[in-house]
Amino acid sequence: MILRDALRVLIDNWDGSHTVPSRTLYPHQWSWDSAFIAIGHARWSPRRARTELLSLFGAQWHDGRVPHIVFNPAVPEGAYFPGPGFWDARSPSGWTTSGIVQPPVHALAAWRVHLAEPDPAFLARIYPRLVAQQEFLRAQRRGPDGLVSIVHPWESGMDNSPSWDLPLTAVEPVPNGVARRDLCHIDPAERPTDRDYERYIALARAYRDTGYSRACAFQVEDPLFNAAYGIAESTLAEIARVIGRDPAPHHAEVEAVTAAMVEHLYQDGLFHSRDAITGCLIRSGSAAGLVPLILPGLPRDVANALIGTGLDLFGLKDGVLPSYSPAAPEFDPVRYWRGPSWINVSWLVWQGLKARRPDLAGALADGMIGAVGRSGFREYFHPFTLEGHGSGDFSWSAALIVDVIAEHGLEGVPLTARELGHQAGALVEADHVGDQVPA
Ligand code: 2M8
Repeated sequence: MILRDALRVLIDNWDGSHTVPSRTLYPHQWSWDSAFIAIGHARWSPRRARTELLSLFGAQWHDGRVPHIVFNPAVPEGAYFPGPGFWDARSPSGWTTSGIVQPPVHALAAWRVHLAEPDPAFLARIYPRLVAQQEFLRAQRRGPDGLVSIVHPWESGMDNSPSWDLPLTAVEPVPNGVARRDLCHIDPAERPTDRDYERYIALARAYRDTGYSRACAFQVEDPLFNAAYGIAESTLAEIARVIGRDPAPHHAEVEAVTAAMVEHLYQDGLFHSRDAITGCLIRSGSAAGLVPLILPGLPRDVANALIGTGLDLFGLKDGVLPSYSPAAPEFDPVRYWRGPSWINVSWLVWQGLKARRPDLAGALADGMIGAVGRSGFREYFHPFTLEGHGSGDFSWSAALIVDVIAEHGLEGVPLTARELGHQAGALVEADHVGDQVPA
C-alpha cells in the first residue's frame, strides 16, 4: 500500500520531463529535489530517472552552476515567490532559472540510476556536466582551506536551520512588499518568520545585483554541502572508471575535502558550519553535522564520535532523526528545518550508517517508513509524534521511501525490481505516457 501510494505521488507530480516537489507549494523543478527523486525513480523507472536528471542539467549555466530552481514557463509568475521575474536569470538553453545552487547530490543520484539499469551512454553524457558542476564550486566558492561556501541559506537546502541565525544577523531585513505565497498553503507556525524571509529576499537580491558572481553578507562553509561535494567526487571516480576516464583526480579531491572538513569543521563529536567571513565556527545542533558519515574515508574515530552524538543528542536509536537536536534551546519540532524530521537528511545519514552500524541504519529505515505510514508523504514530521507538517504529497518523501523499501524492504524483506514493478502494477505500465526525453 505504501509503495503504491508513493508511486501515485510521483506519477501525479510528474510534469513530462521532471517532477515538481509539491503541486501546491513548489510548482517548478528544484535541483536537489530532482536528485533525490531520481534515486526513487531509479527503482521503478530508470528511464524516468535519467530524464529527471538530464532535464535539470539541461538548464546548467556556462560556468557549470546548476540553478536551484528551473522554472516551468507554463506556471504563472505568481504561483511561487520569488519567481522568474525576481531572479531575472536565464540558462544558455533558454530556461528561466534562479541563480543560486543547492547541495550537489546529483552524481550520487546518477550513479544509483546506473546501478539500477546499467547505461554507460547515460553516464558518459552526464559525467562532463557533473564535473562542470563541481568545477563551478571550486572556481567560485572554494576558500583557502579547501572548503566550499554557500552564499544563501537556500543553498544549504536546510533553509531555516538555526545554524543560519547568527550569520544572518549580518543581513539587513528589507520588507519586500510582496505577499508570501508559501503562507497561502501552510500554517505560518510551520514556515520561516517574516523577518527571516525579508533577510532571504534581501540577500538573494544583493547576490543577483552582482550578476550572481560575488558573495554578499552571508558566506558559510556547511558540513552537509561539503559532504555532498565530497561524495560527488567519490562517485565521479566510480563513473570515470566505467566510462574509461581517470578516477585519480576525483579520489584526490574527496580525500582533500574530507581532511579539510575534519580539520576545520569538526569539534566535540559533530561537524559544524563555519562563517567564511569571520572565520568563526558556528557551533550548533544541526543534523547537517552528521551527514559527513557518508564520506567513505572519514576517520573511524570521527565516525564513531558522530554516531555517539547521534545517539546522545538526536535520539538516533529510536529510528527518527530530527533536523536539529532536541537538546538544543532553538529546537522547534514543527517549524521548517528547525527540528522536524525530513526524509532526505535521514536518507543521507542512513547511507552513512549502513556499513558502519547496520543496526542503527535498520532502525532509521524502519523509522522513515513508520513516519510515512503514520502521516503520508508529508514534507516533514514531528520527530516525537510523527505527525506530518508542511506540504502533502511531497515528492522526495515518496521517492526516497521507494528506495528505502526496495533495499530494506517492508518488515525487513527487501524487494527485487521485478517484485516492486509487480506491486506497482498498472501504475508502472501507465508510466511513460507524455514524457519528453531531453535532446
Ligand atoms: C524548500 O526551499 C524553498 C526555497 O528553495 C522554499 O522554501 O520556498 C527547502 O526545503 C529546499 O531544501 C527544497 O529544495 C525546496 C523544494 O522542496 O523547498
